[in-house]
Amino acid sequence: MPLPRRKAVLVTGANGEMGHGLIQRLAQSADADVIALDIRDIDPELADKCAARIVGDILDPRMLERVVAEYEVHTIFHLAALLSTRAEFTPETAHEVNVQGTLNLLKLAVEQSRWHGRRVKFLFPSSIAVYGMPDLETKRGAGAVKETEWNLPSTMYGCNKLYCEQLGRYYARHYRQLAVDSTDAGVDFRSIRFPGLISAFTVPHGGTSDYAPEMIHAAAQGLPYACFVRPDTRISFMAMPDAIDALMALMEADAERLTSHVYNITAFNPSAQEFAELTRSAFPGAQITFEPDLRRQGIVDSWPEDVVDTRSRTDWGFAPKYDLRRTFEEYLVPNIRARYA
Ligand code: AKB
Repeated sequence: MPLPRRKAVLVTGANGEMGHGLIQRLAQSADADVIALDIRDIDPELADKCAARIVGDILDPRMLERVVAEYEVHTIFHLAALLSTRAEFTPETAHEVNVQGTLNLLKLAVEQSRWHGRRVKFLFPSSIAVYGMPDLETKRGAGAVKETEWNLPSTMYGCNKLYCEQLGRYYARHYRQLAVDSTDAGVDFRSIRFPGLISAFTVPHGGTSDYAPEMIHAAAQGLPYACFVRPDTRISFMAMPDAIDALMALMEADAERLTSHVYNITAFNPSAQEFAELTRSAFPGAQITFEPDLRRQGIVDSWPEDVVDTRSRTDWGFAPKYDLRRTFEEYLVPNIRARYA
């Protein structure tokens, strides 16, 4: 008789910004054990929220086999990735981690579904980095973009995310379509294209939308901050609690209501200047200067000013709680102040 295995939710990239928030939320609500997986030691803060903490590389198939030896995986939040700035320093490694890593987890989802006979929900955070505008004039003229527009990323990270969305759709709909015994792969792939995210509790590393969170975290610590984009730079952002809510809402959404595998979401899109002004009014001594790094600027300039998120609102009821004012007044400022007090 096979040993009974425990029902589990697997979270890769558990130590990352989104991993932190998501694991806290899953610990409150999930009816399954949470398995936290990361390449580095799992943050001790998450220890009591997870049934298992696994340190390992998603590129290592043996490590993934060990995970499923003990647990029956019903849901995967595949958060592990190398972000846009970091990926440009080592594009081939980024491709390995971002694409091969995702493929390994999709394969694990197929196998798990075959074991327990249910579809495995696969939640994949994609990004506004999948968009690519050729120049500023086009970006300004385009305004808010739909999921199907401007899918011409200029970064390795953006290419990886766009391709993995397609891989997810393939596994969900067309897997081994020519095989004599072809059956449903059992993968229920759902993806959100996130804007820049701002957390009060963690500071991001390796992204290009990092200027906004870096600015406010520096101000709260009384540190000077040289913003690496121009004051007029504009892309969409969202407070981390709304991002976590969105992931949970999409996970829980009725499959019949979903008309797509990929969804835009957004909450607000201030310019870097507006963000600096709000930061200065919350932290009056803030020393913020603008010293654009032309290369990173080029990446942010290729991302749209805004996105159309009607599809998310209609299909699964997306509605962010935090607009820009509430994000500052009720979420960022009190929590960041307490953090560095
Ligand atoms: C990055 O800057 O790479 C990420 C993203 C926009 O996906 N934060």
